Amino acid sequence: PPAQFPENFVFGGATAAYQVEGETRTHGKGKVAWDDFLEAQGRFSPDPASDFYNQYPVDLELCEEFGINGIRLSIAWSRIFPNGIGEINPEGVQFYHDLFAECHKHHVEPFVTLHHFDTPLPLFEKGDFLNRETIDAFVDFATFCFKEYADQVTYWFTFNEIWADASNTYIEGTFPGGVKAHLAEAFQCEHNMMLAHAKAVLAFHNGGFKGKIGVIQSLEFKYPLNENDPADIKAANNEHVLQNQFLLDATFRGDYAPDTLECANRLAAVSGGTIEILDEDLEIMREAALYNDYLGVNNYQCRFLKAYDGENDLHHNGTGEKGTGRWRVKGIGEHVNKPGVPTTDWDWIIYPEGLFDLLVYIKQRYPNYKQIFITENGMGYKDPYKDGFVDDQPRIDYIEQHLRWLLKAMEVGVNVGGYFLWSLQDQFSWTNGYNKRYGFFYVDFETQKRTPKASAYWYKHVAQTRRLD
Ligand code: BGP
Repeated sequence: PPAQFPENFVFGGATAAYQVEGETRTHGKGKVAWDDFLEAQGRFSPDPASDFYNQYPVDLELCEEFGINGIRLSIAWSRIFPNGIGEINPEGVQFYHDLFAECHKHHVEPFVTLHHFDTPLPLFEKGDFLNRETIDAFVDFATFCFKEYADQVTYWFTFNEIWADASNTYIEGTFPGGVKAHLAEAFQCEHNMMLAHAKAVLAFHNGGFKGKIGVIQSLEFKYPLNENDPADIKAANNEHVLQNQFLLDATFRGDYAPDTLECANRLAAVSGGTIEILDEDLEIMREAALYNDYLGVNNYQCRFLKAYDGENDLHHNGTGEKGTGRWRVKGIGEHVNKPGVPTTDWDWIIYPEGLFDLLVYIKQRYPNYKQIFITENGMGYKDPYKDGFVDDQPRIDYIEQHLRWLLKAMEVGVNVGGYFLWSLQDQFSWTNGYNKRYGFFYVDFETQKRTPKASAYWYKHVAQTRRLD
């Protein structure tokens, strides 16, 4: 049956500075850890990516033409403060003024993230968010942006995906500085980033800035493979706490519930560590919990888990060779797939119902959540470019199914304000490079020419009619 979206629903597309802008070492931009990391790895370069630094007027015109009325952008911290603190780069400051002005010219609302995996190098080298100095530097940077862009930006997010930052750095080891399976450091990173979020929210609130603020979490519903097996149930719950509940408790309670803490401390001990949570941190977080205007939810898949007690065995499928990914972590559990459930070439599970279960869980456990934006959802696909056109029907199916489950969640009372496809245009993927495409607009990375895919025409119809037929 046709399903209708509310009047003011945002039909968006998402980007992140480092994944689209290019110009990573020019125009006064300071370094981030990714620059040298990628160069040493030698697989792919973040330049020019989608050349958004120069092409943004083209992309925003496409947004307008295709009914996309919201765009997720991030401000590259090291474009503004090349060293993370201190000296300011006026060219970087001006770039974002121009970019936001162009958004408004095309009636595309910018939803702006302050940190998307790109801590400035000098701060990263001193321990990134494991070092509390980074927290204060981040709050200073955030406050600078609140003031500088007050007239142009209404919707702010502090961080993108605290879980992905923590787990890719300290568990899976695929991000710069990569450490494998250090659960205590992963939790510590999560806690410190949530404290930084809380401090930034209070700076925003106490500074009397207009507009709204929240954080983007990367959330996945966790199912035990065998729902009657207590060991599988425990594995699913372990990862649920590590990825979802620890961060959502910090966001909406401002502290950690006893069941969350019990699990977090138990898992941290597996890798021989503890988590430092100070009383004064919790005071700040509890106060900030009152002022989250919304939650950004990034959701691509769910997980099925099985108990696992062996040694750590992790392999990231960053090539798109189906079936090569492995995630077995001592103390947590093992990722498995449920027979019959489809996966992408990168082994990401396609299970749209998981989005519904996730949203209902948030509403039930955190009734003070106010509003949710789906800030990322989408499908990595090796898009076939043929005769000037890209038929990405599997992506259309993926989006449609997720939007249907989203509408069902809204029917049972979850307040969702908008949906952003990851990604607006094809872009650079951190650990996968350029063959994992996500966009509505196909990018020829040689010529930077954009070609709207079948999904762009489909989305345009949905956005214009605000319904799924
Ligand atoms: C999220 C990130 C994005 C983006 C996306 C797709 O975790 O916020 O930056 O990259 O996932 O992931 P990937 O590029 O690894 O396929």
